[in-house]
Amino acid sequence: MLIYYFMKLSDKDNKNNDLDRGVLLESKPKTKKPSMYNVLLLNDDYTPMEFVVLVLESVFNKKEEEATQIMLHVHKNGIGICGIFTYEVAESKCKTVMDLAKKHEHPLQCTMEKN
Ligand code: TYC
Repeated sequence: MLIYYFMKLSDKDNKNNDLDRGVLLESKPKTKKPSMYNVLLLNDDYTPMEFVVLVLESVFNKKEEEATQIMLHVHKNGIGICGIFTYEVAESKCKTVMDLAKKHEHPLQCTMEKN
C-alpha cells in the first residue's frame, strides 16, 4: 500500500525539502483477517435428537442429512462443531441455541472456542 505524506507549505525552514512537496512512502496494509470461532454443541442424555436436528437446520442452515450427521457425531463423541464464524456471529448463534433450549426446557448446551 502507498501513502502520500506532506508537510504544510508555510513551514519556511523546509521549503526546499522533499517533504514540503510530498513524497510517497511504502506502508504495511492496515487490513487484518478476523479471528474465527468454532461453535460447539455438547451432548447430554435428555435433549431429543429431533430437537438437535431442528436447531442445526434453523440456526446453522444445515440440510437434514448434514444436521443428522452432526447430531449423531455429538451424540457419540460428546462434542462437535456446528459452524465457524467471526466472534459476534458465533456469540449470537450460541445465544440463539441456548434461548431455544431454555424455551423448550431441554438441557442442550452450546459454547464457542477460538478456531
Ligand atoms: N444424547 C441425546 C439423546 O440420546 C441426543 C443429543 C445429541 C443431545 C446431540 C444433545 O448436542 C446433542 N437423546
